[in-house]
Amino acid sequence: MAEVHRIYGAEMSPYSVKVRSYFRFKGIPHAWLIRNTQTQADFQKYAKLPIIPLVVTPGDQGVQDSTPIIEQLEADHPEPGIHPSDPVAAFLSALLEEFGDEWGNKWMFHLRWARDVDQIAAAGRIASSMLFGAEDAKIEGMAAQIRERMLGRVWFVGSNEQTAPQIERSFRDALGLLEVHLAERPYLFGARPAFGDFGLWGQIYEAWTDPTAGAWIEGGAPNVLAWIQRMTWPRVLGDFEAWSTLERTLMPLLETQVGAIFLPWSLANERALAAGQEEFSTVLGSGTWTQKPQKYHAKSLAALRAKYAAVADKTALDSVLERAGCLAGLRS
Ligand SMILES: N[C@@H](CCC(=O)N[C@@H](CS)C(=O)NCC(=O)O)C(=O)O
Repeated sequence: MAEVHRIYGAEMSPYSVKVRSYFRFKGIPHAWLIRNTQTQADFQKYAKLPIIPLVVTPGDQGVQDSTPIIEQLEADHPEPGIHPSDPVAAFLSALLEEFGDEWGNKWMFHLRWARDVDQIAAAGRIASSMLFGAEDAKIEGMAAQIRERMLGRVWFVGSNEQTAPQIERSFRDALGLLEVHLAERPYLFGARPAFGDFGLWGQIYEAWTDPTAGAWIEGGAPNVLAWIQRMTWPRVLGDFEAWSTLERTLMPLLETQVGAIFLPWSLANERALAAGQEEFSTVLGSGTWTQKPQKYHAKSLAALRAKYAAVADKTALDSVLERAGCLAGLRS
């Protein structure tokens, strides 16, 4: 039995760095282990699914999936808390956590594998971490295999010729809106990081490490860049804000990205899974979107709806969600 939590992950995995950032914020002692050939046997001993991150607790329990990992740790280590006391802000933080994990992942994954320059850099970095210490020729060979494999997988998140401009527009619009919002506060919900910061950050941080998205961020979003860096080692700098002071600059992000694009996409994906469709096509605020349905997403949408259902007094929250175009998706 180990004395500290172990995180099996990778620098290039948005969900892994999300969980690591959370551990750093909470001050929970942990060991960060790269999942590669050297750690594979240990990984397999605890992992139920072939995904990272995997957290192994000091009690020898393996936990997977970044959202439940954080929720379980938060229950055991409540301070410093990541949930705003204002119930409206607290739910919106959970909504942005889900948005980051599921929609932000489309930005990140698409941008990482859409252009030669990003493919080459990403495949090389992944290969060298998997074969740490190996000679260049071996790393080059592995990088070529990874590049090939990932190009055959981009369809999985819905990246294709039709959706590429929509994904990139959504990313650039979101960056612009976050830039304005983060001009007035160090974190999304005030002066300390919330659940929503971790979900959104994992994806945007990874995008920043790639050439194309990195140049966009560095060229036009200095406040987002400062937040990206702050979130590598988040700290309490003050209090959470209430919805009343967040609204002016956070509502546009909720309306245009979550209400007009992400939740309608989630519902279309859910309908396609229920109908057993191989592929679905739907009109979002960003245009017509066609992809094969994503199974995991139906599970995380159900978990988000359960969080919504658990909010005791929904009067103030419903009015905000209604104005953001998010209510129907959460009630159905
Ligand atoms: N919903 C999961 C997603 C985890 C996930 O998709 N991890 C990716 C890497 S970022 C993965 O492990 N893919 C398979 C692989 O790398 O072998 C979470 O939040 O942890």
